[in-house]
Amino acid sequence: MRLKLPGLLFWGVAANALAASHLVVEQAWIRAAPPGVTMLAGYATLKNAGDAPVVINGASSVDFGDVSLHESFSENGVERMRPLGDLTIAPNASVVFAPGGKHFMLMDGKRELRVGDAVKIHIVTKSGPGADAEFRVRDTAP
Ligand SMILES: [Cu+2]
Repeated sequence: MRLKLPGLLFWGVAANALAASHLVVEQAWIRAAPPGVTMLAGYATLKNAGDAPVVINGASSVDFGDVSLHESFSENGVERMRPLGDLTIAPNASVVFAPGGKHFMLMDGKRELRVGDAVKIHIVTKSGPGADAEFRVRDTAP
């Protein structure tokens, strides 16, 4: 199956200029890691509650030197990951970041995080204000 991607993207950019984006972040959590580990992964469900496509293209947090969007994949039985690139979410659609798939790669941790701690992560969108979400440190998914 072939998608006419350039056309879709152009339409998305044009529509975004006219309508307000509204990104909702739900069930946001960070997997707890042993002390000393400064590279963590965050997960959440990102929902586009607006009436125009939302393009997510980055994230940041004061608690980490670098936050990026990653995707895990399996290659010859080895678990790898790669940058996600721009992520477009259609109106009323959701994208799930979960273990084994998409995740927020949290590098260069600035403080010790324990189960129950909250971390604020700003999600950057190509147009609009993006979203601020509170991720909770947990042992397992909410
Ligand atoms: Cu990663």
